[in-house]
Amino acid sequence: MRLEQVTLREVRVRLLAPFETSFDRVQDRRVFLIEARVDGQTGWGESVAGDHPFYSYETIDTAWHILRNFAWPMLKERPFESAAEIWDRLDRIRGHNMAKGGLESAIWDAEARLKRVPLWKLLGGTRAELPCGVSLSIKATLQELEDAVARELAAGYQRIKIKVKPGWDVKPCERLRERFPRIKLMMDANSAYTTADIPHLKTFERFYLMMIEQPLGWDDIYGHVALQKQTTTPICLDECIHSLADAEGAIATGACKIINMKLGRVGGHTPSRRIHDACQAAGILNWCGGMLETGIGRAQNIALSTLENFVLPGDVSASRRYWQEDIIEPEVTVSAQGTITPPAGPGIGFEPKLPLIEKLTVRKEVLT
Ligand code: OSB
Ligand code: MG
Repeated sequence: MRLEQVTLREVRVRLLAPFETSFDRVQDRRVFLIEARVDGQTGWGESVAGDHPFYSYETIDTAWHILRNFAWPMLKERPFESAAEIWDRLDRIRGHNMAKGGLESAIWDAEARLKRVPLWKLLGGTRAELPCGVSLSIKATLQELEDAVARELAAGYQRIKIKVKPGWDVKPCERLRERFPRIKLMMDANSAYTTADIPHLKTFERFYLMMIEQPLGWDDIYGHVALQKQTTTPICLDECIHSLADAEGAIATGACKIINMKLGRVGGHTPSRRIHDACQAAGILNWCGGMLETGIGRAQNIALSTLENFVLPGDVSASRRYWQEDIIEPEVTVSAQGTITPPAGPGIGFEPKLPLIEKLTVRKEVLT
């Protein structure tokens, strides 16, 4: 196979409601879509790099720069047997996983479409039904949060993740445990605490959370070792895990019991698979995280979530929770039991709505 052309595209989309985390509040999103043409077949990927370097150091502009000036020249005109080789071919570029992941996943989609198989099958996925959870924004009031949780549970979602920060952590858990004592509940701090907060974080044991996601520094695996030693609540790492080496280090040191997998954070399907296999061998559970993706990234996440060790409900939820109109058809839907069925069609199994995407495009560059 040969990568013939890459199209970089920035689209502007508006979330149905603002999404607030410990590091940001967002409603209008700049989204980076990547089309890879392989042997005449176009595949689609989404780089989850955003507006600002507040989740990771990457932004849409750094990712654009890396793809245009480094990744594309490394890949163009050099034949390959399978998308599985792309990650290692980009090895000389250190980091910039969101850039790499957007392109690598688009090439996987193109290969699956060329072979007329669903991407999830090409990746070796085995799960026929994916359990889904939701990630809930920090809200203005406890009542608003409680109502949102009631709504998501009524829709069938199997687990509730709340975004927390110092000052919005204990009370939300108290309120939700009073009203919903039996649900699968977890919280995600996006690195809002420090090791000085370990005694505070330990008090959350009384809420018997499924896990606490990324409480400490984005680059502080060692801090999480200290925390996990001192609390019975399982720690899940998100921001800390960028590579197989990070995952192996976290596993060996006991920094976590669970790893959230994100295609963008680790750089695509090949590194995800390697980290998945290391986790599986060590008894560390996985689930698929989300980054407020449009349908393209959502569909890529669905394919990833079919791997065997993705046993916990993920953050991949229905399109209509985020978008008035998603940019793929059909939209991603979730059953009344809170599950997604991986699509039967070739590639990511959803078709990009090109006219809509063109209308939303504010910047486009074709690399040939
Ligand atoms: O930490 O998982 C996170 C959104 C943006 C940045 C980081 C995170 C999130 C989410 C949203 O939790 C999950 C989703 O896409 O539904
Ligand atoms: Mg997270």
